[in-house]
Amino acid sequence: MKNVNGPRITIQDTEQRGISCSYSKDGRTPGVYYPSDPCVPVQQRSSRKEAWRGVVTALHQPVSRARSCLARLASRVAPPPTAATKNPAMSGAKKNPPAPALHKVIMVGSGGVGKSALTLQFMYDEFVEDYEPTKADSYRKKVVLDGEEVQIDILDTAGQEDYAAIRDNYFRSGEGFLCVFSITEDDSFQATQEFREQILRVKNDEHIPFLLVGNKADLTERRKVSEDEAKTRAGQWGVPYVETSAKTRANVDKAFYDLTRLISASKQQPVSPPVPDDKPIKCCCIS
Ligand SMILES: Nc1nc2c(ncn2[C@@H]2O[C@H](COP(=O)(O)OP(=O)(O)OP(=O)(O)O)[C@@H](O)[C@H]2O)c(=O)[nH]1
Ligand SMILES: [Mg+2]
Repeated sequence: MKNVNGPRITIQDTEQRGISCSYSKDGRTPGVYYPSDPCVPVQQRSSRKEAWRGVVTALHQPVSRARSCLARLASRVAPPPTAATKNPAMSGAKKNPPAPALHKVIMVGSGGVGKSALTLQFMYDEFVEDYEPTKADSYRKKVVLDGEEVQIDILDTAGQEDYAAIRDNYFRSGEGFLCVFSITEDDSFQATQEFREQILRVKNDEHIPFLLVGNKADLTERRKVSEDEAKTRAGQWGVPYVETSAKTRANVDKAFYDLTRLISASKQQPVSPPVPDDKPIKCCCIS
């Protein structure tokens, strides 16, 4: 038979019989094949009907493969919820562990006292010698504290007076404060009083987690603020005092961890119910 169709291809059917076919003549129906002269040895030649069957079988294979693939996928999809899967307690299955608690720490203090140096030392174990005034930088670190995984969010604020106006906004978001001064600079120690007052005003909470930090403790020969003086002030405020060195890393972890513990403890305290007004109710009689 004369092949009047397009390019010829050969497909083997399931019994390994070769079937020659070609694309549709007009080329407008790609994928539909018309069997033409079988191109197999004469003794294996099958009838036209068998050739058709072979083509159908060959074309059917991808479809059946797709079907079995879908069936396999379906078997992996979770079965519809049962009473046990709806309530894991019934099946004894474990729930996903809760996300680690997030505690928000704010670094405050005068310019150049070492807020950024402390933060970078805590975050990356690095001491930065250069002084580059900060506008505001935020960091997050996941740590295991007292056996529990927690995340510490740190907002390193600007100590420079130029940014004083925007401090209120930053302080509002804080859950705890590291109030830093440099032991080599009395002005920075005096400024801690203003920072404390501003924080109490914005947070409206006398018991806000707060740590007074005397930094640059490595510069002993340049000390201007004595440890006793700083401890006295911390005592008046009812907050802990810690001396740190961002350069030697002394007490850096302690400062962040102690404050995080205070924040965590403050969150666990039950919210006290409103205090009943114990004044006697005044009655007036209108006659
Ligand atoms: N020797 C010594 N130098 C320190 C220490 N901490 C910070 N410095 C240096 O003090 C300078 C100022 O440090 P910063 O961390 O940038 O100060 P800051 O408080 O972030 O300043 P602002 O961003 O302007 O508020 C830098 O040159 C630091 O290297 C410290 O513990 N010891
Ligand atoms: Mg800074």
